[in-house]
Amino acid sequence: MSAERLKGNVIRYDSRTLIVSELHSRKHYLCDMPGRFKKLGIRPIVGDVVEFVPTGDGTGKVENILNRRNELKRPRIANVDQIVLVTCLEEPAVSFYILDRFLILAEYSTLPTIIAVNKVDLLSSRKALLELYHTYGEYYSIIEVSAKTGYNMDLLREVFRGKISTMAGMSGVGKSSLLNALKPGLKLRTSDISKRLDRGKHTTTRVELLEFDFGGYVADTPGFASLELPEILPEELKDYFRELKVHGGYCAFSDCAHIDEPGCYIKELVETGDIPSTRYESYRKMYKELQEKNKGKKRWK
Ligand SMILES: Nc1nc2c(ncn2[C@@H]2O[C@H](COP(=O)(O)OP(=O)(O)OP(=O)(O)O)[C@@H](O)[C@H]2O)c(=O)[nH]1
Ligand SMILES: [Mg+2]
Ligand SMILES: [Zn+2]
Repeated sequence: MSAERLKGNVIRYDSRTLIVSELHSRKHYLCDMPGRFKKLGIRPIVGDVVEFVPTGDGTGKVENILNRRNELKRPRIANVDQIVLVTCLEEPAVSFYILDRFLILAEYSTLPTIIAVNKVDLLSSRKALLELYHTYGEYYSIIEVSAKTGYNMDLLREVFRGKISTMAGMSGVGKSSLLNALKPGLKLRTSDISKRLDRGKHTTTRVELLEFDFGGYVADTPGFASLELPEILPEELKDYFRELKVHGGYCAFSDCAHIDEPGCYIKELVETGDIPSTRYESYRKMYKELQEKNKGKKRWK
């Protein structure tokens, strides 16, 4: 008996279960990994496309893991198309500095990033929103949403449709709530900020891909295991701020770090308000942090 080979996405993989969603039928198969893979230390990760052979009703055996287009490290997910970075302006009021740290990590991953501003139902005026657009709107797509009232859920659905996405954002901004709103019956755990013991703890911890009935997958994760800056040199940081990358070429020195060099065009743009001062302050703060981190690491040339 030879069964037909099928293809699918690994949507869950933990010590006990490997679940593959078949590419066309979207039927779920509980799969086994062949012993020879285990011996070689070959393991799939969530998001992998695998080839498998059905072995019974709803079960299968993985035969091949296809090459990954990309791979996020923490949380480990393969073949991600985009990051949906969730933030909010009240409850909790996420500072632009925190948002900037998320954005640096997102830039480092090289994945397209969309900013979703949740909880707009809590805003009594558009002032804070306008500030956000002014700061990020030129370089990032921003979408205003409310999981509570359902505002702009149709737009958010279009963002997710047909793609593999990962959520990112501080604890309590409403990542799970947004997915619950988009996928009735999902019932992901959400929790009140007031009930959270410490700010660093996320309600959602497991990595798995959720399937939308309109097509597409999403991982409900905090996005990054921590807001620790990537392993880069201070001089490389400017490549991860889009506005610095675009305008940095006009400085007097081609290797200008935009800190205190003469003839710095970036500083001019900050003076005129063309580059938001909060972004520039975030840059300086992170630059200093990377300098500290890299102290003593420099090799003799
Ligand atoms: N007013 C209002 N509250 C919301 C909205 N979306 C979520 N909340 C509330 O915000 C709190 C946190 O929501 P979660 O969905 O658990 O947040 P999360 O981003 O998944 O948090 P972690 O899993 O810890 O990373 C819950 O009490 C939600 O009810 C919204 O649009 N408006
Ligand atoms: Mg959550
Ligand atoms: Zn400069």
